[in-house]
Amino acid sequence: MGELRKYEDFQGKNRDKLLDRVAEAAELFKETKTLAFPTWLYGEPIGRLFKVEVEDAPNFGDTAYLEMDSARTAFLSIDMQVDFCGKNGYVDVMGYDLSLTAAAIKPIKNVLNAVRGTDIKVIHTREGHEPDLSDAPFNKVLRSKIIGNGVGIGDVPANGLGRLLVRGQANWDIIDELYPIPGETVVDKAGKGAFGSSTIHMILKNLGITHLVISGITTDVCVHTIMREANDFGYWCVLLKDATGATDYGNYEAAVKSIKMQGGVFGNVTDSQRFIQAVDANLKASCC
Ligand code: C5J
Repeated sequence: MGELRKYEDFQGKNRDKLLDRVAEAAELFKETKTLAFPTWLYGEPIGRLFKVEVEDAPNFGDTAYLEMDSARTAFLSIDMQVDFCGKNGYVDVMGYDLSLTAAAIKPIKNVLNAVRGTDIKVIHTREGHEPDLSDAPFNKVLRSKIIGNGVGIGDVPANGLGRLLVRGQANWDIIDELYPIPGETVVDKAGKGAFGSSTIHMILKNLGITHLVISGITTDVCVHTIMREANDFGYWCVLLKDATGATDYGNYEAAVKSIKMQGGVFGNVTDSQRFIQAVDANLKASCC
């Protein structure tokens, strides 16, 4: 066993270097309450460094700051499709209260207005399947058919705009209020997550993104899955808690709370106002 693990002798140096950086950053956090942008890891900022206040970090009741490089930050608007917040879409057909998911629309619109024209990248995602459903798991389609009383993924509901969660259908597309503009990226994904069922990871790497500001629906499903995936790959994630919604309010609250556990097990939480304030104060031509 000792022989087999000899490689650890070689790795020790890297581990010590990493732990030194961690100790430095932890010391800085003690003084500044800031999760500072690690230039030793990513290089000097390309855009402007700015800080966003985050809540309940590291403990509930504490306030901290997350520092990011504007040019290495992406604003993610997840699955703001008719199917998840519009009449006769997928969520409506399942019988959920649309006001819970639609609540995210206005805050996301406000954030889009704030970041458009800055060097923060905007990425929209859409959940959906190929028209032949070749990328739709049987169990997913079956469960949707049962909960939808016979109308599931691939079917057209009464007064619907098209086939539920099928690419190219009007109900599958992003709602008009939040529609992407030229220069923004749209990622189509077949799953609840994105890292295993789309090219999002390649896109983020190609854009040089290190920090993700996350919004969209639904909090406990696609938003959480993507945030967890991104967090595992080392992206610094912050959820805008008012710019997201779930099909059940209790699930929304639990999903937001669970991000904050263990000192930020999946990243951090703030809201659209605090993020917009940070953008306006630091990234607007008028600001500096
Ligand atoms: C769901 C999503 N809830 N976008 N999808 O099925 O969260």
